[in-house]
Amino acid sequence: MQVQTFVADNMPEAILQIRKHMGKDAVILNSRKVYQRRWWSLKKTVKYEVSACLAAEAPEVQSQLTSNSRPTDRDEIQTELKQIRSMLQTAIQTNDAMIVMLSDYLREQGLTRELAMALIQEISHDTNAREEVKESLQRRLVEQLHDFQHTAPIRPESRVIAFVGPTGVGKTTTIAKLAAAYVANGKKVGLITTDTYRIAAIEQLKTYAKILEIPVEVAYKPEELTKAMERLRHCDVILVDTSGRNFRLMSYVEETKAFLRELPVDETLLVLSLTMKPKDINYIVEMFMDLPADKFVFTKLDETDTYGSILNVLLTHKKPMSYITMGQSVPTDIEIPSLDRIVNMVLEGIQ
Ligand SMILES: Nc1nc2c(ncn2[C@@H]2O[C@H](COP(=O)(O)OP(=O)(O)O)[C@@H](O)[C@H]2O)c(=O)[nH]1
Ligand SMILES: [Mg+2]
Repeated sequence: MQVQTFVADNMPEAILQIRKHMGKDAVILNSRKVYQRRWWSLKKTVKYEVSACLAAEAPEVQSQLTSNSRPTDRDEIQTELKQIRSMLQTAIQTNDAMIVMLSDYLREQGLTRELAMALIQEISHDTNAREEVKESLQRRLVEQLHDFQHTAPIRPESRVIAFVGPTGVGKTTTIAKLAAAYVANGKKVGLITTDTYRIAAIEQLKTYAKILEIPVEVAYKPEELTKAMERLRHCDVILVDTSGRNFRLMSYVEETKAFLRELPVDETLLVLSLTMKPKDINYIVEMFMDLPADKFVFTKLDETDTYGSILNVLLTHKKPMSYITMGQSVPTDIEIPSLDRIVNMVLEGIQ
């Protein structure tokens, strides 16, 4: 019998390692917590040491029976032990299959490895019913999101609101949707754009402004913003569109910062499209947090069925989401998100 031992940060991770190295026929023989201390640290870390072998090689129950038991007792005990062993093996394998399924599912939804593992570890594994596991995950996620303000639309008292984020995520379209809503509520709205790299971008905003009959100011340099603000002084709300050139360049974020410094910005919304790779989204958020960005807008929910990035961003940065958008239509395709809806969308595929 070939026994292999794996050490991991938590039990689900250990099971995944066993699956990876030994395949799905592996069974767990033993597991224990081990405490490790690095030479430079006083703190001990807990690790899980799990031994496994292939099911076909697992030790036979028979060998554990004592030879001096009476034949009838021996038969009974042997049958009983066989049943227990088979039940245990099924339980371990089903539970471990559940963990693998959950891990694969959450990773496919775009959740970071750390978040997926932490969630799986925290939920109850007393059950193998998918519905119960899903409910347990749902409860845990809602609890975690309730630890901070997870949803917050633009405050009614905010006057200058900036929208930042990479090109093509839907900043201008989102601004148009919100501007239309403000106009419908009788507010005087003004628009400013600092996105002057593409003529089409200016024209796009001007078209929306024309339809809504609201003023729009174009600022090519940060210094031009004071005058633009002066011209919009009669406005109750000013929505500021920014350029979203190469987000990988810190200079771009610096440039956006230079523009926003010239404005009395009340709130900065970072717009993120769910069609972007989760890894890119995490990177962008790190870059823009420095701006700082106060809230998130998630766009293009209609173009994807993976929503894990929303949870990554919220749970990592503990800042609220303001809106979600789910289509190109102005002004309809925008909503203030409901927490339950977001969590359900992420977990919907567990059936
Ligand atoms: N499917 C879909 N398309 C969107 C959504 N929001 C914006 N778009 C489209 O995405 C493209 C880029 O949008 P735009 O507002 O110009 O992005 P910006 O570069 O960030 O200003 C346009 O074709 C929009 O119509 C959305 O929620 N869903
Ligand atoms: Mg734009």
